Amino acid sequence: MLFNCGKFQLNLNRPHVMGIVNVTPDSFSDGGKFSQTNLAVEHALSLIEEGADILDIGGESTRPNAIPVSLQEELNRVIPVIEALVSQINIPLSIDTYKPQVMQAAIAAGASIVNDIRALQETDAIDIIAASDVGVCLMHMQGTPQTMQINPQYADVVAEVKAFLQQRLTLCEASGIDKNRIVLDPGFGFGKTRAHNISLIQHLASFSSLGQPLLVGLSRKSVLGQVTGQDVDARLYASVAASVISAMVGAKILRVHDVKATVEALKIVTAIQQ
Ligand code: 7PM
Repeated sequence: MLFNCGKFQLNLNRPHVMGIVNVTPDSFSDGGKFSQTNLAVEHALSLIEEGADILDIGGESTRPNAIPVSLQEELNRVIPVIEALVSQINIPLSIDTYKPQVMQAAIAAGASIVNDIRALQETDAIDIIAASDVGVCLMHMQGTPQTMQINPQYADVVAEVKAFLQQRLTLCEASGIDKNRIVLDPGFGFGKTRAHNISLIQHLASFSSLGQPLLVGLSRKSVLGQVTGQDVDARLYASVAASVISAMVGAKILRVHDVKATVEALKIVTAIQQ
């Protein structure tokens, strides 16, 4: 299973690790743009040393319950990081955004993948991707990040998430985005209760019927805290377990914070799958 993204072609016959790089104001620097950029770049380079196959750069505008970030602020955060990284790395950079203007600028700066929690539903987003050669991740979400966890409801969460992804896939293909540039993501935690998330994990294997590589993001998420009773900073073991389980039932890209632990655990999955 090949994934074409910009100048890269990933062979997804083994699970790949997407390392998360958040570009956000932090407490221990002076808050200046220079240090913010440098901290993110240093973190990105350390994730590559830990074995990341892809880096996902986010300005935090897509996070559940996050304070919305303006277009200009998101650009100020992510573009300098992409510019600093592209010249010195040889793995694909993904931009985590739903804003078409950020997609456009990130692609111009050298991003190879667009990771969109809104599955290219914003005006012009599909056309921007179609006019480029980048890969795209289409994710399912019920509602919006501000309200999605208030009262998520489904008659059949697996069927509804699958139907949404199938519909977005069909529209993207009809708009000129080649099949081998598209990965799909059930969107764990995005308008889903603990029971919904567990159902999706239980039926993850059935998503292969969509015919596209599956990306899974369960790293440190609340469903893992609900099951283990652990706070967000103590969800490493549960996160690694979730990545291993997902890869065993066919997930091809695991979006994680803890790259080294996940890479090592997935080597066992790869050995079994060979
Ligand atoms: C709070 C809750 C902060 C959740 C951050 C998050 C996904 C994603 C995110 C995912 C794809 C996080 C999430 N999750 N993109 N962006 N799939 N494609 O854990 O599951 O980083 S934000």
